[in-house]
Amino acid sequence: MSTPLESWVEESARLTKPAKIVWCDGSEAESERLTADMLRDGTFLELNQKTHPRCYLHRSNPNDVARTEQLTFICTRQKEDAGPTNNWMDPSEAKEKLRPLFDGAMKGRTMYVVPYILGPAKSPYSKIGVEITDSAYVAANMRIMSRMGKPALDRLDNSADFVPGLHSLGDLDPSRRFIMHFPEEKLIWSVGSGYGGNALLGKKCFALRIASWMARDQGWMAEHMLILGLEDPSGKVTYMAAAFPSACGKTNLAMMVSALESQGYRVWTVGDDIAWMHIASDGTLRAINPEAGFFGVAPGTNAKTNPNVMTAANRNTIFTNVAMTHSREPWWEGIDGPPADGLTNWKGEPWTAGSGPAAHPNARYTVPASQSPSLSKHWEDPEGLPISAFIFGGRRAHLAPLVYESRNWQHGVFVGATMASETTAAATGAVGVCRRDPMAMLPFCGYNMGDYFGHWLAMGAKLKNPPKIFHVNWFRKGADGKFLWPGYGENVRVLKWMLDRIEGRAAATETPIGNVPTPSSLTLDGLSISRDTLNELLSVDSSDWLAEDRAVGEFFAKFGSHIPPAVTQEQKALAGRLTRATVSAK
Ligand code: OXD
Ligand code: MN
Repeated sequence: MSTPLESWVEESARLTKPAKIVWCDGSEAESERLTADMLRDGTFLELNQKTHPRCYLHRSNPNDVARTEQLTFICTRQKEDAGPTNNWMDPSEAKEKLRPLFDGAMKGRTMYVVPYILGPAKSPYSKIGVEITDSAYVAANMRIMSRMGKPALDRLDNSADFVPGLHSLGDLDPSRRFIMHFPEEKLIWSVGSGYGGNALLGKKCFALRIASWMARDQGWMAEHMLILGLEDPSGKVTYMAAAFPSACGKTNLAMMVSALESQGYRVWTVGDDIAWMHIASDGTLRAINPEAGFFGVAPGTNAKTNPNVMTAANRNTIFTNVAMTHSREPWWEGIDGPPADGLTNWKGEPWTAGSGPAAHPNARYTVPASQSPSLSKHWEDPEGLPISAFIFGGRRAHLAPLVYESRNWQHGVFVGATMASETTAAATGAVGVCRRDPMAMLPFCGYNMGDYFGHWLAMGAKLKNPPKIFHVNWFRKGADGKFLWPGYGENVRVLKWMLDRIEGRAAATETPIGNVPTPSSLTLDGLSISRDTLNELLSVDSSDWLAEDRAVGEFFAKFGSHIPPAVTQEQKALAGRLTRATVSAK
């Protein structure tokens, strides 16, 4: 008798017709075999093994370098269950469309069966997925990004309790590329792309889209959030989870070297992209990181912006679409030091100044979390870590102050629901356009986002002490177009203010949008920032916010009856507070 997993593998093999099937065990020996195969067929290029032992470069097809949101679908029986912010397709139609694309897709290729655990191997909150893929690069990335192989099979045993994900590179033609989610069956089909977020099915597809659906049904949360611990001078660590849209600095914040280290404030990394959170029996919200590695954006990373990842990514790391120096070291825009002579760009061509970026703007490193010097020693605690604050944020050149605190949980949910950010290179499409991205989940929520806001409200009602909810904006610019706040390690000053608010120590000014720090409540010693710049960073312009609130109202209207009344009430209450403030300022 076949196990449910064996039956699904057999069925998938009948459809895709691979030349051979390899069950991945996650061992060193297997990793060496995969690497040797990829070096032989050109999937991997060897980087300088003296300076970067076991580091390899992968150059993807130039038409396949980012998530393709327009080709990503939530396939539910009722269109309304996917909601207005997702692409929708009927499940039978989606399967009908994709079956011919999978039919024979693995002819002459190897099918890798990749079992994996999302979350610490012993955590009751972890879940199992199995990805079938014809990409050795995907299998190698999954080995870093999850607990892959034998531990997953051991935990699964003969059970059917896993999320299957079928992936084939197909012919990489974007007109035959689809990333399909069937949340009602907990199934993923992805064809035509080898890019991380489209092809590493444990990441966005399972840990966010399918998991958010499961979380709504089962009373927990799957969020696009980093998890960090802020240690104070007494050694006490307070955990915070933060949601920013893709490529807005989650990894850098989670791995930050604190500018206040000499005062005893340190940041510990628990996760950099995804948080799964459950209500524990004591009523606290406990977070685990379902992942085991960092799939971070390389350009802009250097010894100042993220020293910890620079240390972590010099061994056992897969680089995708970075440039390479003549001594075969990885290189990207913003790395320490200018481009050396003899640079090869991400497409493998000789690079010359003026010939465009040498690394693709969405070039990535895949690095094991265990290699980061900032990794919390509690990062695999099976029960998860207690979350005391949520932080929402985005790139807003104007409007949003450096930081503000929401008035209460319901208002905080409204703040998250109204997040907006200028788009980045992490997804295909125009860069720098402001779009609404509630809780940074717009591309990742597996169901109707109106209902998702309702789920947030319901979770708050069940928590004994709901985490405080803050909003930050590291990206505010002055009239000269320059950033007002230095960011990176200095962001700890904002985290410290949050901690002081949690502990009832820091002062704040009440504004219509929430509580903003008084200038003296921020710890700014050692930082040269003028009083005018600080005032500009913390300012709240009521008439600009009124225009924002009107835009929010239009956004909410899209969700029709799915938008919770409490959220629209918050929108109206904000308009009232802003109008009163505008009138009294006249
Ligand atoms: C990611 C993303 O890769 O959000 O984490 O695009
Ligand atoms: Mn992400």
